[in-house]
Amino acid sequence: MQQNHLIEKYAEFLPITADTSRKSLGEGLTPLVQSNRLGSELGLKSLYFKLETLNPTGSFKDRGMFLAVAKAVESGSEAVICASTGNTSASASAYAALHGIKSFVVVPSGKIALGKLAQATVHGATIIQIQGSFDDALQIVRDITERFPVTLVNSVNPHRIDGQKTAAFEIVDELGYSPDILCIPVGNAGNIVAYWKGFTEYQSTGKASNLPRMWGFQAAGAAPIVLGHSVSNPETIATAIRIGNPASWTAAVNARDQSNGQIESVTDDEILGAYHRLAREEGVFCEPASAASVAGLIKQSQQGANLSQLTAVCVITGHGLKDPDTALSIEADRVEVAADALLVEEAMNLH
Ligand code: AN7
Repeated sequence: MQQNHLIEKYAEFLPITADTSRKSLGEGLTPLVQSNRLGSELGLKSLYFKLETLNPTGSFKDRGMFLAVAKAVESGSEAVICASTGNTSASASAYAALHGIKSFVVVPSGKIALGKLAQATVHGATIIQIQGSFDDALQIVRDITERFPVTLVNSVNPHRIDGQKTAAFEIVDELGYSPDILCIPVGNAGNIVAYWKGFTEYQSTGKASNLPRMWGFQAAGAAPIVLGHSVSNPETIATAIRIGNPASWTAAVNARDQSNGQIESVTDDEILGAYHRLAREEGVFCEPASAASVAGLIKQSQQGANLSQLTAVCVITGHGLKDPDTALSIEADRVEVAADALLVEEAMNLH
């Protein structure tokens, strides 16, 4: 019998029946690693990174997608569809392949990181690239799923949120308490809602005594929640969170307010600065959207937030390998020489 570790561990918090498939790609149970330098530089008591990059398709989406696709199959569905900035499409197509059903992904043309398009391609999704934004794509798939028997697996599907909340459980299980601050990038705003749901469910069942403050960060060019109005032409290097009208807007604002938290913006330069530091000082290679959580924490510290005595967790949502174009565009110590030891020694500055 196939084992699904998230179901084994957290069944009482998940909508599982005897008929729910236990098929798994090994999602969840990701490492919580301690910061090497950044935490002490910011004056925190402790800083951890929740490495959601280590999920099977390289992002946190797998935690919700295993459940959304299993429930779709349980209800008799033979196809799933999503709008996506990339990671949802990679995950949906992988789990559809696992279950032997069809996947359709609708994405903004030219705005998906290369690795994510490669994933949807190799898993056999039907990829529909629209000349429009993620927000246009989400509107279209919502409309189609009202009229055709295809299951919507964006985070408006409650099973996605229920699966994703398990990350909050893991953090509390590992630390023994909720962190003081949970830093997270915000795009369509499902994940911040999922974490808050996880922390509050753990508290109300006595598995956690405290709750974190939720600190969400949007990219400055795609910051509708911060601005208080939707953004019709969102733009950011962090293509995963290039979203102008988040589906879980109201629930995200509730999570922010109930937790005494905040949702703020970070510029592309701040995102790339954090991306670079994570890679060079911590050994953590994430995609730009994920670096927004760390950029936000750094910015709050620079703006005078007193972080001493606090424990923070930054959620590292997606792997850097997904976006090789951004990785290769940063300044590097890289030369090409003929196959000659002397020339290699010169390039190493050994002489
Ligand atoms: C790496 O794949 O929306 O606020 O369509 O890929 O829950 O949307 C991705 C979002 C953060 C934001 N980090 O999470 C999609 C999509 C990464 C992401 C987010 C996304 P939400």
